[in-house]
Amino acid sequence: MSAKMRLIATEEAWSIPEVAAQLREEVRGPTQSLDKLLCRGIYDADPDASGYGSMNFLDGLLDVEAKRLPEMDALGVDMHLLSLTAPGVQMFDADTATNLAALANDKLADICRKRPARFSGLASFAPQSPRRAAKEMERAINSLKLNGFILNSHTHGEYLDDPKYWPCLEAAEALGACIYIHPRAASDTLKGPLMDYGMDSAMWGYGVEVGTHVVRMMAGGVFDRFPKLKICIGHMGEAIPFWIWRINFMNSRAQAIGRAPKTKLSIAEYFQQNFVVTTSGVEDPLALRYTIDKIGIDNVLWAIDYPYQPMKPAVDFIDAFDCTDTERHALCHGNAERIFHIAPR
Ligand code: 1WB
Ligand code: MN
Repeated sequence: MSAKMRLIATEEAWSIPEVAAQLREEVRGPTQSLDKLLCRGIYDADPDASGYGSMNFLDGLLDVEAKRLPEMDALGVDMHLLSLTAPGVQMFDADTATNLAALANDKLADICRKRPARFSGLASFAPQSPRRAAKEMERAINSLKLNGFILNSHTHGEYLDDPKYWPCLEAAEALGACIYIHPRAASDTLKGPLMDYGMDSAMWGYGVEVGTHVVRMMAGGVFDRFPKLKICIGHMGEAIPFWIWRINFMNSRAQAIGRAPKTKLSIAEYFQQNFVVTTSGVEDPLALRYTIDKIGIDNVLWAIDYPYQPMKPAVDFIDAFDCTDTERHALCHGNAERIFHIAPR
């Protein structure tokens, strides 16, 4: 490929010491919460808790300039679209979450202002307090000039189809800003069989959690209320593009027999109208080709998932992917510029 192709990576995790310290606090004591068990390994340096301690993710999350930037330089990655890593502020009480989201957004805006060619950012918000969240969302876009929003799936076991969260959806739609629904470990009501064999996180549980979340939103009619709302999901669409025919068929059956509310559009139409997907953590050319052909080249964005995925293989993957020049521009930067309002170069 051309060495000059602009490369914007769109699911790049980052954190701040204040959120890390709060997570460390939060995960102390006996727990069966999948997220707490997972975070204990990452934030409490307790390798016995989840085995994650040995991965040193925290160093990568807290760093922007020391290692991340030089590695981006070496690999020709122009920009990371940064987002506060899972579970974000969503495990905290409403006040703590609201305050930490604002602090994270301030710090993220500082990074983006300092290096506008290299970093852009998705703002956090605290759905625990939807009206305050909507205000912070407005501040994040209009004052801080951030590029969209990150939501780490459920909040205390609840999903965005619940009308209590709709002030957040209304704000995002009105601001023309996309919400990236990123995984976190499954809620307590969903987690049972996901607790063994390392299935709780990226191997399987994350996709089940986010897939469930967005199918709830589509089947619940959320997009009749917010037709212009854009949702981004990672991991090649969390399997939904592959499964869409069946979800669509069975939802129309559920509607016909009174098991689901009537909606204006079909699930397949909502997925086309309201969603974009990224390639994060799925470096499989066949899956990427299928996804492009299925949902359209305008709806697929390249991502790494740093530091949870190493940078180089993700770059090698997109470099080697067999596609047209037009497709490559869309995947590597054009779609990211359009969806996340990043100035073209
Ligand atoms: C993993 C990935 C773990 C992510 C995480 O813990 C997050 C993993 C917070 O690869 O196991 C992520 O954000 O993609
Ligand atoms: Mn991720």
